[in-house]
Amino acid sequence: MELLDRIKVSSDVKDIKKEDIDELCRQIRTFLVEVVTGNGGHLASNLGVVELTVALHRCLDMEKDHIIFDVGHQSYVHKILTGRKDSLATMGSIDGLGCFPDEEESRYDSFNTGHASTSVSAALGMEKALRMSGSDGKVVAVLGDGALGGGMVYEALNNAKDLDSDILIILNDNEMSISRNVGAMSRHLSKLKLRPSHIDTNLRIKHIVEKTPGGKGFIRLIQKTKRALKSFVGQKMFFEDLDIRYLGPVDGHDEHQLESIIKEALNVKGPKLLHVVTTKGKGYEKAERDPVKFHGLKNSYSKSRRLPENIMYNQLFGKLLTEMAEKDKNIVCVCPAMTEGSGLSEFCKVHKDRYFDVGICEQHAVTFSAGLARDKIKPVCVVYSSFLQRAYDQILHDIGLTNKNVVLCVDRAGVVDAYGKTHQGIYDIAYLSTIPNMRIFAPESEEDMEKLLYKAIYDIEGCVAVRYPYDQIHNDIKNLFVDVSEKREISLYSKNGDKAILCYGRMVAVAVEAADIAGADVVKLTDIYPLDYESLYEVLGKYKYVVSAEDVIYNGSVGQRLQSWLYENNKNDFKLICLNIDEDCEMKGCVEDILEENGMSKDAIARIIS
Ligand SMILES: Cc1ncc(C[n+]2csc(CCOP(=O)(O)OP(=O)(O)O)c2C)c(N)n1
Repeated sequence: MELLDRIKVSSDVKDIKKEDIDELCRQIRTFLVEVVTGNGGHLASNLGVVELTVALHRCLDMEKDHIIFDVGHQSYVHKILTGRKDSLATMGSIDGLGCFPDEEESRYDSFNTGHASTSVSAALGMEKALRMSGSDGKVVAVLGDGALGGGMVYEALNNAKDLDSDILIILNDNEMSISRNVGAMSRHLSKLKLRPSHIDTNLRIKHIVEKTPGGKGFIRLIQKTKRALKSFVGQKMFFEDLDIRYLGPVDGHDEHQLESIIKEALNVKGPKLLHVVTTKGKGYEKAERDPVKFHGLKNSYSKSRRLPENIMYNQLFGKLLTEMAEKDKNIVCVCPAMTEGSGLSEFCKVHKDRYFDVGICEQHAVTFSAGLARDKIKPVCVVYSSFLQRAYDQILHDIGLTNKNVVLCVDRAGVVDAYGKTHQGIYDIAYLSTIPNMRIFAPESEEDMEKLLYKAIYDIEGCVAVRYPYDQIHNDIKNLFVDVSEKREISLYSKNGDKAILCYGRMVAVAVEAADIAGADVVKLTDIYPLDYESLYEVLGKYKYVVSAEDVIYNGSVGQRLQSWLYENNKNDFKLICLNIDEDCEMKGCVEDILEENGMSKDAIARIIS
């Protein structure tokens, strides 16, 4: 890897001879495959942007220019080129690199990302700030065709010309989101790819003519004529109609061509979009053949124990919903671009006409579900906890206020392995518990999942959220608990202790281990909002100490609400200590690392309760 080893800082890429660039790209790919297949992380998306990232680093001055990677899962090549090659293998570990761009990790990471479709807005803002401070730095947003489906992108495109912006948007079109991309825009891109490249007409001529006297007027004339001609022959060009100059499509694996086009494009005034066509997984046959599988590989730093006899929550959820939909034709499933991750591959095959992958559009997914719920249809809308955050107002305005019969299945609830702050499901109880009429369930066992899903779909008139972690269900503890309330809302693992751990979901398994060490009882909840305080008090009132252990933030948590209720009702028979995730926590490493960091490992809980 002689060429790659020469690159210590971004500007070193510019010193690589033109004829050696293809070899450099080959070395980057070999390195990526070696590290990511061994360590985990996003492979296919990064293999697809090797030439593009090299070209950007050769065209830009990273001391003053900015690249914003949308989602940021494809920023590994950028990390490699900005002095982080030797620590790439630490990605996702507690002391290692983050899996996404991180302003604190490197000054070359211009903007933190993790959630899709934010790059164009951020680029516009950053460019405006640069101009206001007198800098002529350039701003480039790298946006995938999947992320292009997200609504925020259109809000930004709509605003770009009015902001007098010069940003360059690079549209990395590999026809894939995590699964195959969906939607009308994706079809529009396919049509654009059938047409001859717009580089020569749009850019080269413009560049030459702009330099000749009177050339600008000539360009305006060409543009006017082109527009008239286009509408005459009925060929509509979406981006150009929004006053975004469209360039492309170009081969995203030809670094030399990319470099010369990007250089020219950066000199064109006004907002512009360069349509780059790439192959997800490029250069690694297994990933090219199965880009869905190689989108994200399991992080090797994860310490979660996985036993073959135990099923993952999301897999069980998908299996149960598929079976329920078999019997009830009114059940439909809405999912924003996370079919495989949400355990819905089977549902999507078996109930094709009742499965709606709406693209990376959480807000639309929620309001679309609210629309479906009006007439006897039973929508189950499945969204990861951290991505559901952006649909807060849709949940409140379109579901909560009118108490629509929508079941929100909130996957990746609680702490999440390796992906850092942006992907933690630690806020959902806080935000969902402010929604009028909302109920929140937290299944812990297979039996809970089945009963609660059934209850959510059939027994509750109104909105319900069923939240579960990305974890296995621990079958070994299911027989320990005895119901202590008629409605199965509260159950108890008793060791006849005078102290108890109050918990739900993932934390039940941890609490059982802690209780075994400390000789404490475990009180498990499944209905976590609203709380039945009186029943809960009846169970907890006999203890001296109660520790609530929840892998969510304190605000809105069961512990916080119970503490307020006890205070307001002058009940002080037992001392309640709340263990939660500290919002200032770095959230680095795996689930166990994060729990440990927040004093919620089994040993830490046992120490506190002893
Ligand atoms: C708001 C939001 N929803 C879902 C995701 C999960 N997610 C991560 S990458 C990805 C696919 C992105 O596709 P694209 O932008 O085309 O990039 P590619 O991986 O194809 O390069 C999705 C859905 C996310 N990061 N943010």
